Amino acid sequence: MESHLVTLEQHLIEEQRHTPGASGDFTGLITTIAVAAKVIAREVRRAGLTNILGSADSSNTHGETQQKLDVLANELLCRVVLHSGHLCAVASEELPDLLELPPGAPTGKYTLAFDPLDGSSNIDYNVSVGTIFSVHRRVTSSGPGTERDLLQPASRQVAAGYVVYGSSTIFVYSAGTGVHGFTLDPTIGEFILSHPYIRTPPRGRIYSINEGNTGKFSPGICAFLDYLRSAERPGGPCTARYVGSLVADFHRNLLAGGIFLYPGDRKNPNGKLRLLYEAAPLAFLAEEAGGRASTGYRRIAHLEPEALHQRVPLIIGSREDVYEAEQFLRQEAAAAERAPGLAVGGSAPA
Ligand code: P6P
Repeated sequence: MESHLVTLEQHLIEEQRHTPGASGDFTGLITTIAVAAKVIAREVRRAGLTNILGSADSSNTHGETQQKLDVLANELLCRVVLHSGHLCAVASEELPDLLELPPGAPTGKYTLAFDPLDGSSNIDYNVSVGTIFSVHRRVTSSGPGTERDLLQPASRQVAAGYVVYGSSTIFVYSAGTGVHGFTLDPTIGEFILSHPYIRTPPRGRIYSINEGNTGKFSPGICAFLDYLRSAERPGGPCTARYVGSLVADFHRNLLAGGIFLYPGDRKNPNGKLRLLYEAAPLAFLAEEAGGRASTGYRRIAHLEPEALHQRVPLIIGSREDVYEAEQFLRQEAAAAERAPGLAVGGSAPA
């Protein structure tokens, strides 16, 4: 006998019933994102058959070659959310500036920032990819949204979520009352509640980092990695798992426990990942699930974004593991203060 089926829409309506003064706007926004996710999932599944693999012969605001699916996912998400009437402004990893609503489109009280297809360089090799999104309530009073409505600290997010297009398509989101996962049943086209109230184990046995960058890591990061691999570590040594697709690495660690690190280095003290639509939404989810997210020096939740595509170092996952990473970096910073001439590692960024 199948367990009680709860669709994403039923879950949202139930949550709305328990939210005093809820107008249905939030329910409508998340439902709209879920519709886009279903279409993206279909295109990701068919990519090898419909000649939309490979690069789109164009590059995004960061000079990164856009994949055809990147462009398709971005256009699809922009199209569905801009006409939803729930938003006043949109920011996308694929667009240089904020996206204003088309003339005459109804404006809403939320903003949305998203990475439409994160990890897209892996698409041609059938590796999991994902969509990441972050929702804020506007701070300006009316009219078209501005960067002020988007550049708010992660702690003020109304909701955040991601979709991982892997062996199955899973939609994970939180609006501050728990983290919930929904698995797409393609036979009925519905996201079905499969992971209610996700909690991250306080300590994991997995670490995720691109060890190819070891030559650029600070001594504090190198010392922490040695510790993670040592038998002296409480809970025993960790094993390495790195997909190279943030959403896939994050989702595994969220469920199983573990730590993901993309630190800064001498050349790029702020690392590679973007605050607004990667670090901030995943930090919201990680901490809602009992985990922690930090630059290594400051909680992601407290950072005040200064630019749409601002990068930050990201250390995220099981609470105890992230705490310990911060301790190693604090010890490195203290040693550097005591003997500045010997300091070699990455500077303390944001
Ligand atoms: P690297 C994918 O390009 C991405 O933005 C994230 O999904 C992923 O975690 C990271 O970059 C991988 O970066 O330098 O290890 O290839």
